[in-house]
Amino acid sequence: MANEENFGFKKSTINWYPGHMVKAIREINEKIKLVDLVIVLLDARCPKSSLNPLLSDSLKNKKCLYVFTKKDKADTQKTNQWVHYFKKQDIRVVAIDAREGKNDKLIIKEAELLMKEKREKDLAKGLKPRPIKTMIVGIPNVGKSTLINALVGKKVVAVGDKPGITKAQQWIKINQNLELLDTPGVLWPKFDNQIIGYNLSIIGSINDTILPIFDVALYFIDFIKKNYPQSLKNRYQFDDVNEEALNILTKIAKRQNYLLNNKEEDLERTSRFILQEYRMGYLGKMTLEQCKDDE
Ligand SMILES: Nc1nc2c(ncn2[C@@H]2O[C@H](COP(=O)(O)OP(=O)(O)OP(=O)(O)O)[C@@H](O)[C@H]2O)c(=O)[nH]1
Ligand SMILES: [Mg+2]
Repeated sequence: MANEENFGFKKSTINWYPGHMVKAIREINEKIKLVDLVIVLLDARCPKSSLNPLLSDSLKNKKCLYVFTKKDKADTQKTNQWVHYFKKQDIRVVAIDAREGKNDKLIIKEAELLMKEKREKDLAKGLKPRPIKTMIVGIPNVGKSTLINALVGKKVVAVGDKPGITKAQQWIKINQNLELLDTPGVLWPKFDNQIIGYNLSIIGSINDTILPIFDVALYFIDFIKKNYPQSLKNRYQFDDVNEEALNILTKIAKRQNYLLNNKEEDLERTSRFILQEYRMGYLGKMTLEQCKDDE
């Protein structure tokens, strides 16, 4: 098992933080100063783990709209609790399925609401209304480019079901009132605790080669056992999930017939399999972290 000292990362990959992310975060922090509004995308399945601390200083004095994506994959009740928790702190937040076109009105309305005051000031000064310059930020794979495509109504930027699809910033005009800057997904080099790393790995925002996948899968199985036992029972026809995570993983390997040459169960492959099952939504709607209110 990974220990606290190596932050859950393999020793050999302790310097895992890629150079392109250092550059991307620098460019985001530079550009933030120039935009009117920042749309911060968080994964509805783990909104806290997906909040990038490297952006917090730049976002402090900025107008921000928080958007939880992948609400279709999260536990609806928990998403409502998270939304409520953010709203209580006077943060504007909406939860969406970013693939849906019908988000456009909601997001544009929120953006205009946030910009109302500035618009009125400009008008009072006799300045012509300019398009709202908005930047979209968020961890890899959270749905930034998907949301932009949904807002435009056609595919204008590349999307893909793996982290690191967007490589560079790109401005997209949504209409005469709104311009959006797509940005590459960024993480941060050290997580406050191991669970954050596990959550980001489970949702597929950290490349599977970075964290020991077997540890992530065991953590994940323990989590489901405790929080969503029915999902394991339904998907893999288990009568009972009151056994070690390792036994459950081994049983799934047998069930899938994932065996090594020596006929032992291939637990590495099974670990990847169970995480993929979750990412595809086959294990049902699940939220990986509770909001503070009910901790
Ligand atoms: N189910 C579901 N899938 C989504 C949602 N938003 C995005 N996706 C999927 O998530 C994957 C990643 O989407 P992208 O838009 O490429 O993510 P990104 O944030 O731009 O990722 P990077 O460019 O790598 O930083 C794609 O397969 C999308 O179809 C959502 O709300 N629900
Ligand atoms: Mg992208």
